[in-house]
Amino acid sequence: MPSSVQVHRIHPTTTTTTTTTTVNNHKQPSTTTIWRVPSSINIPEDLNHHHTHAVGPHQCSSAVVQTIAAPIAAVWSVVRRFDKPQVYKHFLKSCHVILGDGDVGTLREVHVVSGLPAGSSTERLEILDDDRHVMSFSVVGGDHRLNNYRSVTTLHASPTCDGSTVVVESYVVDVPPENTKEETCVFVDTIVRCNLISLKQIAESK
Ligand code: A8S
Repeated sequence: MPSSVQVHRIHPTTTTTTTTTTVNNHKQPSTTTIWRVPSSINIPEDLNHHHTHAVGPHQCSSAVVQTIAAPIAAVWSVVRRFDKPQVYKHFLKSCHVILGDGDVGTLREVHVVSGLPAGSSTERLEILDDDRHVMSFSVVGGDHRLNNYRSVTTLHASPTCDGSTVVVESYVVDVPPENTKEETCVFVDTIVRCNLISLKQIAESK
C-alpha cells in the first residue's frame, strides 16, 4: 500500500575542526564537528542556525524531517505544549511540570513506558518562539542513557505552497560508552520518527 508518510534520514554536511584543549596542564587535541542539515532541505535562512550543532568526539547528531498535511498553526499548537508531550510522544506515559509556567527555563519530568532502557527524564525548555515556530529542549537529568540530549524542532510552510507543514527535528546527544554513534543515532532517530508520525496523525485530524 503506498504511504503518504515522508520521513528522511538526513545525510548531513559536517565540518571538522581540531582544537587544542588543556587538561591537567597537558595539551590535547580534541575534535569538534559542526553538523548542518543538507541544503536539499529547504530551511529558511534565519532558522538554519537552530539545526547547526557543535558535536563533540563522543557525541552524535542527526535530524528527521516529516511533512504534515495541516497548517503550521495546527501543528504548532501541539508542539508548543511543553507541559503535554505525551499527547503525541507515545513512549511517554506521564509528564509533570516541576518548575516554571511554560516559558523558557521550565522543567518537566517525564516517565517512559515499560520496555525501553529508561525510566524517567528531566527536561528543560530552551527555546519557545511562537513567531518563528521554534521549540527546543534539553535533557538535564533522569534515569536513562541519553546524556546531554538536546533537540530543536522547527516548523516551516511547505515549499509546495499547498498549505502543508514541514517539521524538522535535529538533535545532538552523548554516545553511551558501550554503544557506537550509529547505534545511538538509530535508537534516537526511531524515537523521533515515531513521535513525528504521531504528530502528523494528530495534526491532520484536527
Ligand atoms: C523526545 C526524544 C527522545 C526521548 C527519549 C529521544 C526518551 O524520552 C525515551 C527513551 C530513552 O531512552 C531516553 O523528543 C528518554 O522526547 C523515550 C527517556 C530521554
